[in-house]
Amino acid sequence: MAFQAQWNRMREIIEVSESFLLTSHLFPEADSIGSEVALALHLRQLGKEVVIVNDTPPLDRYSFLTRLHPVGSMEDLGPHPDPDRFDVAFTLDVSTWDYTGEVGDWLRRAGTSVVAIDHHHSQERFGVLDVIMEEAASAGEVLYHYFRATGARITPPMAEALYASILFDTHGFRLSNTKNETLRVATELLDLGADHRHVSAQLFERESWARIHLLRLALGTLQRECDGRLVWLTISEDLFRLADAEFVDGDGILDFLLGLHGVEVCAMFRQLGTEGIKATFRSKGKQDVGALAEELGGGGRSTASGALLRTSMHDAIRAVLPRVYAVLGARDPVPVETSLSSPWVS
Ligand SMILES: [Mn+2]
Repeated sequence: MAFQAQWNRMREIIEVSESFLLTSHLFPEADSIGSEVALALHLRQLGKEVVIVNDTPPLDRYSFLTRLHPVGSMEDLGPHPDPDRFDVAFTLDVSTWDYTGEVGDWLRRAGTSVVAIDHHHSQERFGVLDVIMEEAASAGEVLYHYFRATGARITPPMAEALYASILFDTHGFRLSNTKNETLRVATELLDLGADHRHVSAQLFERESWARIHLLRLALGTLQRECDGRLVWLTISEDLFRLADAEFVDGDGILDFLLGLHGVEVCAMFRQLGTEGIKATFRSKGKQDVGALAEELGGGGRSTASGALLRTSMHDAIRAVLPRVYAVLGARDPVPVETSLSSPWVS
């Protein structure tokens, strides 16, 4: 098995360490939180001290995971955390320091040893050990292989957390990252006590009104171009305010649009406070939007990616759309100026 040396190293690191911090990316979702919780439960079985801390607190919708193990934010460590407090930190589901936010900044200042567990393609290596399994559908799937390879006991709550991470990152086993192996792992997790119907309902049937309201407003900005092969939309600060929604409430809109017949690529431009514009891309598989995002200084997979552009909405659209047209091989796109109107924003 190709990863055996890495599993052995990871087990050694865990054995000789006592206290652990687990973290993930900004705006943690079901893969981040599911994999954090599963690893935390494993470490607790071994009698270790574990704290899960992300840059931003988890959304309420993930309470079915956070009730298994608390998930906090940087504030929970207090104003001046002791740099020696943790022997080891695990970063899960995140491939750049940038995307770990304040927690990553603190870990680097503290000089904590880091183990990275991820399934995203990345050039950046940042841990004393980087376990990057690109063929895995989620960080939770990577952990599953670790638990199996080292004979760890996967309890029903751990199985539930890992199953949530896989179900979420494959969007209910619909995306191209759903491999035969993914389904085999998922089946084993069901055998170990995960409840498919329960996890599905928690992940996909708990939309807030703010999210649906935001979707309604965002759809008012929808543009359909390149013979229907491209659709894109914008979410400005005004729309977030009108819907009483937050940045993360825009997550999932592109996955919904990908359901449109004939569409190949979807793009969304979303205001991220004063930081700039988050451009997010989805592809049904023919076009590589991961490479597109990397060109823009971001990252992701070939079918799902994003980049932060530190500029205005208008300039972000003008900079990005021509690249999207190029990815689609479109020769004569509609001039961008004509596409910027929205019935919701004057
Ligand atoms: Mn993931």
